[in-house]
Amino acid sequence: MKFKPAVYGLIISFIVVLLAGGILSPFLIHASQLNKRQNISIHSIADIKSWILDIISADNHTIILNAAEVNKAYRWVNSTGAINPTLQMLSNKEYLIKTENPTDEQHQLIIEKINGNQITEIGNGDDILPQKNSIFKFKSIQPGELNYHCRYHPDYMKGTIKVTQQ
Ligand SMILES: [Cu+2]
Repeated sequence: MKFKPAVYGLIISFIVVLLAGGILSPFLIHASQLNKRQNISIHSIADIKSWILDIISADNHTIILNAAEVNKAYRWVNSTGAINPTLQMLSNKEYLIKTENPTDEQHQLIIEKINGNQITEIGNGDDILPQKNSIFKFKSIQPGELNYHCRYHPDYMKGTIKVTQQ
């Protein structure tokens, strides 16, 4: 039996789609079940979960907080370009804070809890070098208001995180 190359291409693509669907579907089902369960301790499954959720871009665990230079000052901006946006989070839920840094300086995200005169650093990402990206995982156990800022530009790159009870 002789097929034209185009037919072979079609058959191969069909097989690839079937295989990809078959391999990914158990993970996708697993990921949706994990969302409903609280005390999952298997780390690799959680990693697979965030990886898959990331790929299908259907998760609300991801927060975009990019570094930008706006009117000669460094700022945090979200995906819509809002400057130093107020971030909304649920307590006890892990978020991936993704940062792109197209500027010429390094930045570092610091998260603090302010209680009267007492300031406690409760999270800090890595240094984000010029032209580099970063992903920082953060979870707030307690609801309340937090502050975030850049270690190097704390007066310009700063905002509020509102954590509500899950
Ligand atoms: Cu900065």
